[in-house]
Amino acid sequence: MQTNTPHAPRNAARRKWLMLAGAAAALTALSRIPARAATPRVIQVHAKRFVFTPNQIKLAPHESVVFELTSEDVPMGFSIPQYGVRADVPPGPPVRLAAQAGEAGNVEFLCDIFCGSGHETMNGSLIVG
Ligand SMILES: [Cu+2]
Repeated sequence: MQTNTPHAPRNAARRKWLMLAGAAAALTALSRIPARAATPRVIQVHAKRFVFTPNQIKLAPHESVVFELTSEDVPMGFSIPQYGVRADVPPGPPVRLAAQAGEAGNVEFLCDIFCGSGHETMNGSLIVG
């Protein structure tokens, strides 16, 4: 009959494995943090019939940003179809929308909630480069 408790060696091995798994997970998480600043830049965009201000916004390729969106008059939408992100922007407190730029080039953003005659031309450009 064994003198050791039968579970002790198995538990020690399990603890060691868990520590290794934890270290590996931590390293994997660290490697996913981009070299760029950890805090995304906040870009304020104001909407009123039928204009976004600013309507030209420069972004670095792959830059993470947060758009802080406000509407002056009526419910608007802020959509960047190419990046697959959008937000409703009712009049009132700012709405935040996270987005990440892609490769260099020009990308359109637009109002995607009908806000009156002039809505069709309510748009702007992200200038990524
Ligand atoms: Cu609109």
